[in-house]
Amino acid sequence: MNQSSRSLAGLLSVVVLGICARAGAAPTEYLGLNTHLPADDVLDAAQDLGVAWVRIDLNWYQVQPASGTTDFSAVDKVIDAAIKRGLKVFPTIGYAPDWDAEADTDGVSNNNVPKTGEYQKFCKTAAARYQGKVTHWGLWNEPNLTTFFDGTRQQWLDRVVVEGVKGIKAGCPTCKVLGPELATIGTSPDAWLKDALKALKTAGLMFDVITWHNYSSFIENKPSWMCWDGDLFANDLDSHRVCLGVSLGLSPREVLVQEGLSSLEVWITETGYTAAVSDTAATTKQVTHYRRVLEEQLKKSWWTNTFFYEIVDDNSISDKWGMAVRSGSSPSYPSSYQLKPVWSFVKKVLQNQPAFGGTGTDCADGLDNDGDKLIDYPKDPGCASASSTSEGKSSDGGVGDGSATKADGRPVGDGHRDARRGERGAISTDGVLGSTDAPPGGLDGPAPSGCSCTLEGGGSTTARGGALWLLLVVLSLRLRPRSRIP
Ligand SMILES: [Ca+2]
Ligand SMILES: [Ca+2]
Ligand SMILES: [Ca+2]
Repeated sequence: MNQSSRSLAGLLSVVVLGICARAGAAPTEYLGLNTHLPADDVLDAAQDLGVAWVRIDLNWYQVQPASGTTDFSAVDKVIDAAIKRGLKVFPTIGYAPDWDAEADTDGVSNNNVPKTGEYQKFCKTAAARYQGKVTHWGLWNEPNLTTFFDGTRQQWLDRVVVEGVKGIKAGCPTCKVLGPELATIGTSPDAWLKDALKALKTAGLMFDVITWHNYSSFIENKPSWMCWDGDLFANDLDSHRVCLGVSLGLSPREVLVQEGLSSLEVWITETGYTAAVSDTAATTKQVTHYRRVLEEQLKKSWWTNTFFYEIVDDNSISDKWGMAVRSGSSPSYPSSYQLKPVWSFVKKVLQNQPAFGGTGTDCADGLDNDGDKLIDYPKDPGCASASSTSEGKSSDGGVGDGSATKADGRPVGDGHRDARRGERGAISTDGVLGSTDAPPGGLDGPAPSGCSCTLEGGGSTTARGGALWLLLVVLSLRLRPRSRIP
């Protein structure tokens, strides 16, 4: 080999090594964003942030507004634009057009129960159309909230859960079906989840990935939280709430374990924290929420993807769930965007944390990887430098507990259901019900009176909680020493 060949070889090896170093390890964890039906600039923003996935609305009633009319063009455009940017698309198929559904019973259009066989047919059509482009499909959105499903649990099981899985698999046999997309508030999400799993088992089917939504908060954002204030994030994940010795329902993960389905992967497809861009205290808490979510995801092998709600504030309503504010009549990224602090935080995690495909280390990823409340070099003494690969403890960097039932040792009660529901509107940017829209106000769960008295879920937890507290109040009054003053 002559000198120039050696130089060339050396250069090539440097280039190859450089590419390998930049590429980092294959990710084991993923992040996504709720985007509704995004414009190109919103997809530009998602691409720049570095997330792997976007969740989009595939609203059946918009694609088939009238009998005999089918128009996928708006969805085609979004899916192609996302793929072009290297984003994976997770569409949620929701909401029957009224012409193809049972009678309205609540005065809300497009949340009615699909007629028998119709959701299956539509899911098959959509899955077949996007075969090769879309690999993961979500069935409906928060069906245990009446705003989104104007029917009974049994109707949902029959017409959405079982039919939906059949329809997707018929249209795209290699696709994965995800559900049940329950809100972990409202009517007995644990019972709805359990019934969905049982119905699918009976039909010889199962979800490929389990999804649910979790807006409950963390103790860091609600330090005065008491157990009667409602569920914490952990309680709506894998560790049900216990209040004064009373067990309150089951967490979704506990239901999976109970049903022998602990090996199923879990995605949290909605979580977030509302913060007006000008409110420094709130945007700080928003960062804390995101950080705690990601720290928890890294600890649990069965939880592999999180979709934050949502990429930008919805300007049509007063909520402030976005990671950024987007303005202008024909916005572009980044010139029309005002980024909240959480934007750079998430970017830092994605760029650095190897589990998310980042090329940095635990000691520079913005996360407390070992649970000692100290983050990165130089604050965490486990880090000798910013390039140290570990914050130092045995649980560090754990991309999974590896066990279906392992208790991960974190303190119980690290969250608090916050005011998300009450501040959130029912409609999306385009002024119509979107598959992934959150419910209107007043749905923020059992909170102050919300201790339920059942281990097994089902029934009205709020009612039982109220009864329990009434009993405790009566007992405490009766047991009080009587005044000696006449
Ligand atoms: Ca209705
Ligand atoms: Ca760290
Ligand atoms: Ca630490």
